[in-house]
Amino acid sequence: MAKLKILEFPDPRLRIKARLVETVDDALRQLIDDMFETMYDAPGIGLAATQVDVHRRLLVADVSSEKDDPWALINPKIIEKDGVGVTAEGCLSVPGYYEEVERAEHVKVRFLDRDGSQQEADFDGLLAVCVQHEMDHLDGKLFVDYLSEAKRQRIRKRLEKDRRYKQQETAAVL
Ligand code: GNR
Ligand code: NI
Repeated sequence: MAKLKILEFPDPRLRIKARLVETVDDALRQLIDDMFETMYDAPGIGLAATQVDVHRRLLVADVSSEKDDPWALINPKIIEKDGVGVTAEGCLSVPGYYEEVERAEHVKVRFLDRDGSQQEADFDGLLAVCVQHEMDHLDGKLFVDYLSEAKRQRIRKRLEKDRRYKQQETAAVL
């Protein structure tokens, strides 16, 4: 198991559109395990492969409080959606910010599981929000894209400033 490094906005690699997974093999299952470890450690309720600089259509999620409801979706595709709801979203790639985003309330998703079998599942509540948030990542989209340009720029400037400060700190101890 290994903890992976999470890319942060405005890293241009977060804008890469992920490609379909062609084979579900042990290497992919290892990546899934590493993504779960990274997500639980963060802690977060979801993680897309894009966020760990792997540009394949793969996401993990677990919105349970006991951390006992892990979902790994490979090549996810929304085949039905209905309702709309607004949720305050956060993102491990945009640390420290929570903003309201409108999304479908219920989604039916077709995907491959970690054995490579095709499955369909219905999601609602926070898990539906999370799955849509993660699928956006796979298309290079972030929740800040739903905000005003002014708000997005403010968040970007703040995160760039934080990053420069962290780099200085690291340089000082070397
Ligand atoms: O940990 C996370 N929390 C969260 C809260 C509301 C809506 C979406 C999310 S996903 C986020 C983890 C993350 O960045 N996944 O890409
Ligand atoms: Ni995110």
